[in-house]
Amino acid sequence: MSLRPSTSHWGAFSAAVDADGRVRVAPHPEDPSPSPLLGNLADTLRHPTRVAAPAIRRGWLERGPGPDPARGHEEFVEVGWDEALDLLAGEFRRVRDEHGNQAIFGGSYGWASAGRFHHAQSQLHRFLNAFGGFTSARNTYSNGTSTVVLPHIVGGSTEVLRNGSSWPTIVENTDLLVAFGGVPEKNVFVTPGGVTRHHTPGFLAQLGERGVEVALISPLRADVPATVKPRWYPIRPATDTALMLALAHTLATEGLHDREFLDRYCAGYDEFERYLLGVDDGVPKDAEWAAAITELPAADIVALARRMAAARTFVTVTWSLQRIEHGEQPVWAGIALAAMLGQIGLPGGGFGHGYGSMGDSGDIGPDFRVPYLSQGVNPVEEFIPVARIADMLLNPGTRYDYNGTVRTYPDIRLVHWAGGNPFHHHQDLNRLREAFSRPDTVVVHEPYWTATARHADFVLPSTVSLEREDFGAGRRDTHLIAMHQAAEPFAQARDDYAILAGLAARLGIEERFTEGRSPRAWLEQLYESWRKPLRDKGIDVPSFVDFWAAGEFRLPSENADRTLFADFRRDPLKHRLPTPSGKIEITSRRVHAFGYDDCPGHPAWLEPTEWLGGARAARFPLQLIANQPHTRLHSQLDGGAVSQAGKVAGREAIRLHPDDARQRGITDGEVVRVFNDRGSCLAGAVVTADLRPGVVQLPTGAWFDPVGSLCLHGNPNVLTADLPSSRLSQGCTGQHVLVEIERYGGTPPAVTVGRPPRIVRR
Ligand SMILES: Nc1nc2c(c(=O)[nH]1)N[C@H]1C(S)=C(S)[C@@H](COP(=O)(O)OP(=O)(O)OC[C@H]3O[C@@H](n4cnc5c(=O)[nH]c(N)nc54)[C@H](O)[C@@H]3O)O[C@H]1N2
Ligand SMILES: Nc1nc2c(c(=O)[nH]1)N[C@H]1C(S)=C(S)[C@@H](COP(=O)(O)OP(=O)(O)OC[C@H]3O[C@@H](n4cnc5c(=O)[nH]c(N)nc54)[C@H](O)[C@@H]3O)O[C@H]1N2
Ligand SMILES: [Mo]
Repeated sequence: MSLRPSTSHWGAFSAAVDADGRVRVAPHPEDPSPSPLLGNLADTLRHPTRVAAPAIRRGWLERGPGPDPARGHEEFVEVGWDEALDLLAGEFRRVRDEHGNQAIFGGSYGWASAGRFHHAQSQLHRFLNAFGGFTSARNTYSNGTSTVVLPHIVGGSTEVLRNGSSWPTIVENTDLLVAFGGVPEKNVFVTPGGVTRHHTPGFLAQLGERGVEVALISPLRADVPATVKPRWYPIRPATDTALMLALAHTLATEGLHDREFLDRYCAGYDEFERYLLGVDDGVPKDAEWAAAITELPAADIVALARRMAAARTFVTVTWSLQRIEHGEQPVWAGIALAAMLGQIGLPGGGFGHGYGSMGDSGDIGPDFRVPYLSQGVNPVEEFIPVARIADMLLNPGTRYDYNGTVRTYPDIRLVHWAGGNPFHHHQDLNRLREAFSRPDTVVVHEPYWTATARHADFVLPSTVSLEREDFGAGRRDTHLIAMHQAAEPFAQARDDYAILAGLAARLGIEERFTEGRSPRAWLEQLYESWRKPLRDKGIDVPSFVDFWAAGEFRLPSENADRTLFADFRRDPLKHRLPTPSGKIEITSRRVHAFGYDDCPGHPAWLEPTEWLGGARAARFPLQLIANQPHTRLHSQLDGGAVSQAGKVAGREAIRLHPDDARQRGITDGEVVRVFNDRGSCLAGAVVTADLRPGVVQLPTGAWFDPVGSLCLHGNPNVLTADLPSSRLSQGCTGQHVLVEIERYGGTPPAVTVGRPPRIVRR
């Protein structure tokens, strides 16, 4: 078979599928740094865990809808598409008539696959809107805390999260990169929607080649690319804010701060300075104070502050730092620190967020809107901050704070998920299992038997992108890629669109949902209506037929010379920020007025529960970093070759320091049990001095394989706390958790998630 063009969240490629379903993959010819994750595609198209036919949980089939602790523990019964969709349509009608549309939760968070038309979440939202609406979810697990706090500080989140300074301005102008969370190369191959030319790995290499000084502030040595020789500050996790405050304190007390910049461009510095100096609480946030919290030497902190003031300094904070309790603080303190240096808006200076978190942060591709499917309008206003899913399901009617408002959790009867894996992404999975027993009905569309599919009542098999036609491009992508079909749909799998169209037909809303179009007709329609205004502007875009035949269209490119807040610096009146003061709010009166003890009006050190300096560490003395996996995207294609090659003793690899291993009699390569009072998991030990003692690292995404409260495979979310970042943002805090580890000894039970669950055929 010939190579067909396609794209994925980790890069564009072409693929040929042989008769056995093995996929041969060639990276896009213009990609300077193709992602290693492409290697997960070869043998997962026909993986044994593909869902072959619609399946219904036996208990639901026999007893009908209702809360059921058996959900997630029972066998499935394979049924035909007509039976599945007829039953489901009946249930949709029942829930709407008895409880109203807001009893349907359709947040459906998740990355699904690249491709603009078959984007699972957009399809589901469009369908649910046509049906009268649903309770939705706001923000992301990625940067849901920043999205809420940034508008209070700089008037919005888009500039910082999407239009940050470009890498070329950094490698050319920055003397000193102070990288909180580092700039991990493993993450930059990924951009939602796709990426054709991976520029960012090249920029990271240039940091080393050009000799930019890098201060790596991270518990993990691997958080900078191998070519960079950083000065490593192995900080105690969750204490970055204390370090930032001490750096700021040194600047303030040594007169190294830029008073003029603070007066002209910032609001509320004086209150912040009072806090730094300890005027009201008697605690100066000086280097000695921070040394006790961060376990970095005070002299190093003072020296770093002086160096920062003397150089063109870029302060970056990875998104991981806000995925913890009080995650607002390192973001806010990072901005305050950069503001005191007075270099915000200057090339190579200032602040950045998400460098080394995502491929498009600092990328030079165009910021170009590509065709997309309209989701319609949701008549239901009810929503939750996305990471509050378990709280909502467990506590209907309960009140909670969110960004200055008090909200009430709705009573959810039907959960519909397409394109996400909450039993990967959510915290405290044993609690989530309980939460998932509460609704009347859970519907999941999945190509694979993920843990989420296993916790559903209706499992509807969907196609993967190689089995359908689409087009795709990511943020700052250089190409729109025509995604040609490369294989027939597996077994009875259908496109999410076709599944929902079938349901829509049974609910009398087919015309509204499909507008009478086939997928190909939709692609043509979306493309042509995108092309027309561009052509009117004189941009030469080929017709759909020509685009499809060529397999791609190179998007008009943009200037690589981008510095965050350069306009604001040039003219702070004309380009005033949309904050109440029009300036950068180092102190926010609005946030202060909310009166939250866990997010006061200016950056502050607030002790979390999951940290090595707190009481809980006496019981669970190791800080586990649950970061993004370098061998896959989240939980996707965990059965793929690259992901499997990273496993140790058949489990996810956990990295720990030789001292910690020795104390516990753990040797490299053996199975360990990682535990706390929420649950436990097995993992394969990798002993390495590349992390700080007391810190262990177990990435997310090993497919959850529960036996009681134990996960056999090594999913860290069986351990994490389901706590919000704060009452302000209610964001995800999955990055950190305190644990203890012991040798497993004996022969551990085999991992079972590589096979489908128990299914009976009728
Ligand atoms: N402890 C801890 N937890 C975390 C994080 C952390 O740092 N620590 N990080 C969080 C972050 S940043 C994120 S973004 C989340 C990610 O969480 P998710 O986005 O939920 O994770 P994915 O594994 O990408 O799940 C996507 C699912 O969609 C399915 N899929 C793919 N294509 C299609 C399709 O066409 N149709 C349908 N119906 N399904 C499809 C895939 O098989 C997969 O199961 O995890 C979060 N969880
Ligand atoms: N290969 C791959 N790339 C990905 C993804 C993936 O699943 N796989 N997921 C993508 C997604 S959805 C997102 S949102 C981004 C996430 O981007 P991030 O959230 O930034 O990524 P992480 O790898 O979770 O964390 C980055 C680093 O922060 C460091 N860190 C953790 N805690 C602390 C701390 O307390 N202090 C300091 N100083 N450092 C700390 C860790 O050592 C970690 O390696 O990644 C994207 N890129
Ligand atoms: Mo994310």
